[in-house]
Amino acid sequence: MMKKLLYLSLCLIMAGAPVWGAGSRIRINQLGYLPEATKKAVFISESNTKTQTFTIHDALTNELCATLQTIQPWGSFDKFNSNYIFDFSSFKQEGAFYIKAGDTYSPTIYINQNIYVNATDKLIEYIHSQRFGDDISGGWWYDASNRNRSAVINATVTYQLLYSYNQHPEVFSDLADFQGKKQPNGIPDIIDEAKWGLDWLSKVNYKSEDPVVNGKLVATFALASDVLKNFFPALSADLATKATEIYHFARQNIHTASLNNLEDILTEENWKDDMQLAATHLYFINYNSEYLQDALDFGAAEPVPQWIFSNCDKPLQFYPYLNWSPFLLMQVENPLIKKNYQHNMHIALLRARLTAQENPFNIGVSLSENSNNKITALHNLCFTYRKQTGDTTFVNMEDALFNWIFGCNPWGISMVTGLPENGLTPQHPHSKIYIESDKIISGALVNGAISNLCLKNTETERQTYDGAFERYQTEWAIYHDHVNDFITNQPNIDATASLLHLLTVRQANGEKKEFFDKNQYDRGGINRFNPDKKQIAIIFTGHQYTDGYKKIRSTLNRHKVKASFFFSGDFLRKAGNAKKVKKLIKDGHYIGPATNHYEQLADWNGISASNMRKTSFLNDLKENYAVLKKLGVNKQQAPFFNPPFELYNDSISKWCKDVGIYLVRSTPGTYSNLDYTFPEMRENYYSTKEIMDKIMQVERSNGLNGYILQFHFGTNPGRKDKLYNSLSTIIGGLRNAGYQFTDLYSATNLISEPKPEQHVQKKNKSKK
Ligand SMILES: [Ca+2]
Ligand SMILES: [Ca+2]
Repeated sequence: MMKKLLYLSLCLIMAGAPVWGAGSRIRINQLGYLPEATKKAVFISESNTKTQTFTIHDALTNELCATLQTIQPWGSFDKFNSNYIFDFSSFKQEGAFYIKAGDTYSPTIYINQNIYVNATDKLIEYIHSQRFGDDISGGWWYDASNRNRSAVINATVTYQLLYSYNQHPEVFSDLADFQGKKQPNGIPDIIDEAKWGLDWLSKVNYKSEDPVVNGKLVATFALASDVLKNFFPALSADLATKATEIYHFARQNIHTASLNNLEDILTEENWKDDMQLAATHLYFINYNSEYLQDALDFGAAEPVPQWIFSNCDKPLQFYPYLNWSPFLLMQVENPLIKKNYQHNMHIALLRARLTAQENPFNIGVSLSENSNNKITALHNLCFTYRKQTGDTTFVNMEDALFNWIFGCNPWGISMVTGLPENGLTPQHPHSKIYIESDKIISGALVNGAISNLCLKNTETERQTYDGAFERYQTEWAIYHDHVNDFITNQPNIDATASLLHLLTVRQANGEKKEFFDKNQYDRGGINRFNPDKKQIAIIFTGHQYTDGYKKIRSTLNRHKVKASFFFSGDFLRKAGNAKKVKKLIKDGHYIGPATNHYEQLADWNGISASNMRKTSFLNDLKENYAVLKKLGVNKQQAPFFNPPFELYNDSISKWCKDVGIYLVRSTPGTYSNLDYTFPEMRENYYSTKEIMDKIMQVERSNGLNGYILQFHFGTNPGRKDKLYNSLSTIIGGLRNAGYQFTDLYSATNLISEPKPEQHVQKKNKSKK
């Protein structure tokens, strides 16, 4: 509703006063970009606009971070009179930003090393949620409304799960067991899910089926026999045998199969692609050259994906869109085979690029029904071709296809439900679960946009829709976020499985290849980091008192410990405090915000204080950052936030995340943060000895791995027994017990410490 109102009011403003860039939008990948990646946005405008520069700003403070002129004009397209491609690849800071061009603002842009990791988990969770029945009579829901016992779809989903895992096992996590219960079972969740598919596929009676099914079964079983070797050795051996058996059956019975039955919309037209993939995988199991010859023969019938050359192909006509066989066969030591397949792929990609050049979004597929299957397939083709040949000719198209899925499209919507969490995503998917319970399951890629021409060909009754998106419909591309639109807005499980590969290879391209979020969260705030490492982070919070300054500073320096300090705006403005903070910066400590006036944000139960609203909270935080900036700390250098009294709720930590800030609090249980208490608090008072004993008691019973110990920068004068006087003993004791002290960047592993040109490290350097 908020979005609708906002949209309406924007329309009214624009209708009332035609301004520069009326009807202009900047479309971005809402999921985010890797720092080192090519980063592009598309500017579309209904009016004639001239734009030569754009700027990048911090999402919270609005601080200008870059002014860029890397703009490529595209000209006019359908109802959009001016279109530009904004290239901000040179901007490599991590955090949350937005682009501004004239009066036009983009949504929040996230740049981070790890943005795609949780996304792969989400997709797998979605596929998991689509299981029904048991492994004999069940399967996965297909197209979100029909129970699917189609071996074609199930085999394709299973194959893609196995394929993605096999390419980059390092990016997949084990968060749940086979049933999806949140407890690791020693098997990556993507393999748990593939196992479900395999169990079901093993029951398929292949003898009555045609080669489109059998080919897929063989390829899936053969790939599984390789991938599952270490997880399920017995099953792996069985699958290899079964694959061979089915292949020989299929090979002998090809001539009797009923093919080319296009009467039924869901009938697959091509089968040699499937048999080629089957023969290819068998060849890689036993290196029998007969399989290789078969694979080459079948492949000769369909050298390039046929849908690249067709316009309104039907959903399963050329299934499964991408045949991985050529890429696998290029690994065979035979220059002729390699050259031949390279050549074929190049031709296919050149044709796709011609299509891409006809629209400002650089999309190289014809938008027929289930276009997102083709978008993901073409992306995977671009990527694999580039990987195999080193030829980067099609990399722009590759990026554009990826960005399209997550919001760089005319409607500015991510086509994946609930991803990103805080983005504009389908709110009314055509799915059984949504229709019956109003619930949207995250992580599903919907069918995607369709051209008006292909929509007419579907012969479905045209419906009229209204809403914010109608403005962006063109002859080229139509999409409705409407529950009735089963053509464009229906969750699509095999396209989702194919999207996994896009996210997998992109995450594997990140600098931190192996990343799992090992932090522990309470209400969205980090309250402990990686429990596998014998490391501790020390943080201090300061608002009213400064009496600990000298002792804390000298102790940390003596022990060479880098700590984190969180100061309120009031603290930072107080005379004399700036000098202290500057010295702490010089020592190399982290300095971050604790709100402007250190007012309680929520009560102990997480209920917001005085109906706290997002804007007032963020404005308050902005004030805190403004004072920090005067001391030389900009927001990019202070991405961690510690709330007053460690009180907050889910909304507050989510609002922080929206603007690129991570909420951090102490790990409960050690009493470290009770060092502010004073004797008048009677039974609530904790002496330094009590606190120290408690810390060491927790250490002995549970260990303090990944603990965040929070202390106060100064305390009420009523407390004479100051804990900071014993800080040296605490640090020394924990060091003797084998702990290292770490900063929040390396502790949480969520964001990289700003590069050396920014002040903290620079000052360290000059000191050395
Ligand atoms: Ca698991
Ligand atoms: Ca096929």
